[in-house]
Amino acid sequence: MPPEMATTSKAGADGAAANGGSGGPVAVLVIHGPNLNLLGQREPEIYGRTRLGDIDRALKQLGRELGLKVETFQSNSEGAIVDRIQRARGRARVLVINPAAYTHTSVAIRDAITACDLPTVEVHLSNVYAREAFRHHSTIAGIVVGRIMGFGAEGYLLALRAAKRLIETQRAAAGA
Ligand code: CA2
Repeated sequence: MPPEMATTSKAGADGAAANGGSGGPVAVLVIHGPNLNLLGQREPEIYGRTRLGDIDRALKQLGRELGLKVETFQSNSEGAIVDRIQRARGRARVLVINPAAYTHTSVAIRDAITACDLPTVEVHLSNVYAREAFRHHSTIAGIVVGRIMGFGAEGYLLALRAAKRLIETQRAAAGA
């Protein structure tokens, strides 16, 4: 099984790997949208003091504990996010995504998730309903399995635990 799934990538990395069909660790792809690379460096009163690298390290550590291979990816570009979702088709078992500002605008990301048939957990650091009205609409809310928001960086770890449950459910349904 290639080691790539254990690495953090910026735009362009393939992350080819494992979907757990052979009983080994399975793949969860975590995507962070635009400006989340600034986490911990700007607007800590809204987004907290934790840096993105700290979140990615915590996700990989929890992934090891849960027996899940975790790949993380951040991009400020909508097209790069669509490309990364497409590359995960048939490879990742679950997608965890914080599309950031694209949450509120991107039909392209919604279409990519639908086309790739990836069970998806939507994450937001802040409670978007406690903020401006334009943040209340999510283009992906209707196609994701569930949404976690308002718990800061901890929300990603909650999402990974949810991903683990989804994978167990998939396995049970497949009779594995
Ligand atoms: O609460 C969230 O996680 C959001 O997805 C964050 C997005 C925002 O547009 C959504 O409405 C809610 C913004 C991410 C920008 O991240 C920054 C981090 C540090 C400094 C500035 C921006």
